[in-house]
Amino acid sequence: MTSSVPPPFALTEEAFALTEEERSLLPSDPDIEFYAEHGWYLSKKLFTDDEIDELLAATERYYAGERSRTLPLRPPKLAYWDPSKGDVQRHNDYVHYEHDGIARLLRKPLIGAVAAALARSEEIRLFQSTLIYKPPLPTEPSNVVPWHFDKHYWSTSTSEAMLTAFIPFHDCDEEMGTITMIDGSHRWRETGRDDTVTRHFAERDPSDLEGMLGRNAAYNNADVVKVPMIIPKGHMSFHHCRTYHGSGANRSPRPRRAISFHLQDGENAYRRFELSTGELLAYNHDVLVRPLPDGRPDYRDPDFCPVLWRGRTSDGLARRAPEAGHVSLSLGRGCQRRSGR
Ligand SMILES: O=C(O)CCC(=O)C(=O)O
Ligand SMILES: [Fe+2]
Repeated sequence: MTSSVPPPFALTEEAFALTEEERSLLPSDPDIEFYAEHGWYLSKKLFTDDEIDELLAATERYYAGERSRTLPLRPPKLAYWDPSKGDVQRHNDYVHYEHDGIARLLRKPLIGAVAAALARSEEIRLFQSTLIYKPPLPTEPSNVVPWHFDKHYWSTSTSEAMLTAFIPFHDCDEEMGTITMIDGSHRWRETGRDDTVTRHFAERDPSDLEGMLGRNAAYNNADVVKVPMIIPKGHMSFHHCRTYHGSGANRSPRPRRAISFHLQDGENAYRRFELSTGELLAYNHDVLVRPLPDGRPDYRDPDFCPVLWRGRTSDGLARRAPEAGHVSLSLGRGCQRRSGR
């Protein structure tokens, strides 16, 4: 297929309605407070078994080479496994752009609505979707994901409320090397930051990252509390963009398959971010998305960053906004935005 087929991302406002059953799957006010306190949240069952099976089948077709369109160019830091790379951990970015079968499932409004509730935002847009596969090789070094937090890669984003849904395609536990959160670490102040933090964890020395976690915990007088996410099929974990996380080897006899679904709140936009050399940091989007009138990359480009959810969620009704941006989000008792975030 060619890159000339436009992605089918135009959505009507009706697309953001939830059924009554779906509304019962939104996080409760205590869940939202838990997320604000701990920096992670294990969701209810947001995908049916059939939907997950469809997602798995669609990703198998993706791995076999099926594409609805291809990226118009390959940005320098693109993760893009292909069979020539062999049996290492696979990462493939922009699967929502390149494969409509995957995109259709990922764009289920309920997922965006859960993210909106957690981020206390009226709008959630897709930021990135990365398909991940950990082969069942207990000693494969590339399977280990060193401690990091995602905001480091997103320094060109203004938002401090971005978040990620980690969506496994099966029950996922410690034996499989499930994602593991450092509890409450999104509230830590950072020490020892340098330009290297903006580089992807796969390009960094894992022992540096272990040390960085320890130094940051000590700086905050905090303990490192590791919480492995035990995720039943159809459920997913959400983490705040400043929550440290990582994952271990896949010691099971089955591949660990998942999508990291990175999400931006409505207000997020591009900002210039200079490295210590004076060089401008670039995210992969910056050479792909359309420019704003002033030339900055538009992180609202509907082809790459489609709206996944727009509307209220905090009253548990998840009503769509009659007009985008005109419905104020009512925060329940105890749901004030955490200061400094
Ligand atoms: O694959 C993993 O275990 C971690 C993925 C990750 O870093 C993320 O979802 O942000
Ligand atoms: Fe991450």
